[in-house]
Amino acid sequence: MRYIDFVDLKYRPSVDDVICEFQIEEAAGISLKEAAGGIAAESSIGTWTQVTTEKSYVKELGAKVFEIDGKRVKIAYPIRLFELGNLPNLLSSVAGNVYGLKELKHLRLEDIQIPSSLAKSFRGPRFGIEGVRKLVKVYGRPLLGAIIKPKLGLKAADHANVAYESWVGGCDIVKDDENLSSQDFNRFETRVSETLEKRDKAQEEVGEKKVYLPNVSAETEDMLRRAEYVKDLGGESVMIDVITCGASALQSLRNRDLGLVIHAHRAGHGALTRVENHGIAMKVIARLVRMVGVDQLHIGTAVGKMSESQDEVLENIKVLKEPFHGLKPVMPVASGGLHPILVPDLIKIFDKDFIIQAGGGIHGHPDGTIAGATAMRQAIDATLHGISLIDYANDHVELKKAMSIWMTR
Ligand code: RUB
Ligand code: CA
Repeated sequence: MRYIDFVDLKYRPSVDDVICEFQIEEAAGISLKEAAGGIAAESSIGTWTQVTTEKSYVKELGAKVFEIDGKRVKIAYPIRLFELGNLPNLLSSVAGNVYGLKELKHLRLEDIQIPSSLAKSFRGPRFGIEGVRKLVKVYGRPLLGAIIKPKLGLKAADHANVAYESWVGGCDIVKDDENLSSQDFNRFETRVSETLEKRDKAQEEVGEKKVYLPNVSAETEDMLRRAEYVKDLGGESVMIDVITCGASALQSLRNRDLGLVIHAHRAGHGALTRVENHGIAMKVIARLVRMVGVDQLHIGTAVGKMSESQDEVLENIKVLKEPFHGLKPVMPVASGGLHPILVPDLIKIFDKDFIIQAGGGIHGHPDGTIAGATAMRQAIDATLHGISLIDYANDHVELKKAMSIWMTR
């Protein structure tokens, strides 16, 4: 079959098809149809020339370009092209070789629709929004998380102390940063045991449930061993860098089914998501990692230090929460450049079911981590009571000080 033979604008997709929406920029001298057909061919059964080995029964597995709207192209893939429960396989098809085809100048996977039988072949979130809330025992307000800073360099004991202060100040959750693993200055096992001890101490003193998210990102066997270690020591959650660890490692972690909340950091996503006419849209990544089974996912802030627009963030939220073949909704995480002054806008955008996470916006408070976490909680309380931060700050000194230094950020 030639590339053009993969275009069938009369085709109506079946409920069992995987449907991908691509934005295409064809290379000079190539028609859009030819370029679109190239994607359908290379991501299913075809190649650059006709082959003598193609049997008649192979043809029915061909993907079909069934809609072309400007530069937007929709392709339907018969479900039998994919092994159930195998995310690397799905990605190697619909987001694989096609990015290198010379018929295309740029290519972006904008959206993906997954049929029920494929979605259900993955585990999906074990906890989801409801499970996370049940664990933390906090309802009716966003959860507050701290990222330990400096992101690298602190010794395990100092790391554990910063975590303790974050919890005592009012954070529900404390997490490692994405590039902290088990470096010589801060070994994973020491950090986890010392930080969980501090978690217990903070819990006892404050009388609130506290959660620690150690970063288990590593070679897959090491990662699983570390997750088991967290479980053995009474941890309830782990964090994984889903992009750098990859689809296979993420599935391994979820499929081990340790009963741990899985928090997904997306370090590196910008290489895939950020260029407007190339790569993979964040909402596609969000849908796929929900399908595998993360419970919490970073999806941008719209108001912080990262580049995503509010519209993109809202789309990501929708993908995490909308009905999806019975899989639980995922808790969105807003993180990156956040501080108390941004809290009212965040709650307007995200509503109440999300995690507000801050590193610099907590540990950068002039009076230290406890005051920084307190100021964030005050900003949340003020917003939920409909009181302006300026008014609330009059008799909340931590918030007042935070506002005085971050007013221009
Ligand atoms: C934020 C931080 C996170 C970013 C990642 O620190 O360390 O890694 O949220 O970005 P700070 P994203 O609060 O000091 O800015 O959440 O967009 O994936
Ligand atoms: Ca970080």
